[in-house]
Amino acid sequence: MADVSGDLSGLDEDARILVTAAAEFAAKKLAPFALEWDESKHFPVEELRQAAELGMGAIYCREDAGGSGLSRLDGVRIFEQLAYADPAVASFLSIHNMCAAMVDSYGTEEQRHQWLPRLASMETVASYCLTEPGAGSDAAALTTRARRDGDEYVLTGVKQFISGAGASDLYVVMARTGDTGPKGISTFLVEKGSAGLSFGAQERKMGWHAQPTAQVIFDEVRVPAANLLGATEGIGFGIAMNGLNGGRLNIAAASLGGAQAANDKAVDYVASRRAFGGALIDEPTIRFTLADMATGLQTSRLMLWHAAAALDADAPGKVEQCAMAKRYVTDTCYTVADQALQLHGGYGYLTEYGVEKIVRDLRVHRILEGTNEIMRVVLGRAIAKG
Ligand code: FAD
Ligand code: 2MC
Repeated sequence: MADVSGDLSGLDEDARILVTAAAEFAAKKLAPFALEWDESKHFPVEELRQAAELGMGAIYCREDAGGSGLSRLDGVRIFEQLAYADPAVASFLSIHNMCAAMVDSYGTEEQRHQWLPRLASMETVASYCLTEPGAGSDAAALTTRARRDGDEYVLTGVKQFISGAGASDLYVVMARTGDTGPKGISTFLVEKGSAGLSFGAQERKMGWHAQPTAQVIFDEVRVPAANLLGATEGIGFGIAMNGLNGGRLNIAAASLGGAQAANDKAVDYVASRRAFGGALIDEPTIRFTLADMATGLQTSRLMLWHAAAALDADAPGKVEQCAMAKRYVTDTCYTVADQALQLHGGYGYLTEYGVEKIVRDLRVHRILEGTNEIMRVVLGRAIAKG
């Protein structure tokens, strides 16, 4: 179990049970297979469904439609535990939860009850489709088009880098129904198997091997008008961005869990590795490194919890708090994981020690769900606005 410094104390009974269950589940069902899945590029949908049976498919969705009714703070603690075993798998579950939360927050009552029970059980696995080949950081420039035709919308365009593409059952798609800019964007629920929906080749990538990444291609894909999320055109950019606020926290939590695991491996390693007549852990400079790593983990955890509490409270600065935490935690935890690799010497570079996988998995957290430069753009704008 990740070292959460005894801080399960702030949780109520339900949340404590779920966080403990997440840690036990991760240790038993994910950790033993993480290296194997990384190597074989296996997407463990069966294990994700088992996590969902424990309440992790729709963590902070309302209970009346099958959600677990927990808070964002509970959520980041759960994702830290899962990522301690496998950051790539935890991150996919985070994306699925982001999609479920978007349906819960913005869906009509009919949409909530139609989709959420299946999302909560992960009978329906969901992917989030915002990025396009020509619109990444500048997401409001997206060009995928949704044209109304009677009781249907017809979607045409290409989404790039979609996690879960091809494997997921439901695609939450941001598409343009109106003019250029953020106000012309709407959100649609598109089911796998829809005519005209296809997927690009699986991307070959540095990490996140336990989940697929590919283009999602829409060629005149018809969806019922009832699949317009929130039943209102033009609110899709807000839906996408509000989804990402929580997503950014969970990706940071996945960095934290991964870095904590790498840290713990490094502490064990330098305690047993002998050089120059003693254990490496007795070298003062190695202790200084361990002290800095522990400090990085703890500052990350505190910042993350603070931002999660701001999101739970719907605090006025929540967007900036989420951006600040995402930027700081994913950068800091990447450094901690890299330091852990360095402390293993040449062995850290070998797959079997499990640290190089963590470094590879955590690298992309500084790029996706809004690059860390975009997180600075968000903060910088708020600071300049005063
Ligand atoms: P660009 O936007 O082209 O940026 C290039 C560089 O310029 C970056 O360093 C960026 O920070 C910098 N930059 C851009 N604008 C500014 C600015 N104004 N100021 C300073 N610097 C700037 N997207 C989804 O929608 N769904 C997914 O499931 C998903 N999964 C992903 C999985 C993986 C493995 C990867 C790699 C990406 C995934 N993405 C997904 C896409 C991801 O969110 C984008 O890659 C990311 O938002 C950056 O967009 P871009 O790659 O087009 O880079
Ligand atoms: N939360 C809530 N609302 C937000 C928001 C946020 N995080 N960010 C922007 N908005 C609102 C903003 O308040 C404004 O609303 P209104 O019109 O009511 O004033 C509206 O959205 C438009 O915002 P901007 O005027 O700031 O739009 P602009 O185009 O200048 O910049 C930017 C938006 C850069 C912040 C946004 O495009 C962005 O976050 N880009 C990064 C894209 C991204 O994160 N992609 C991740 C893809 S998913 C992924 O990687 C996965 C692995 C799943």
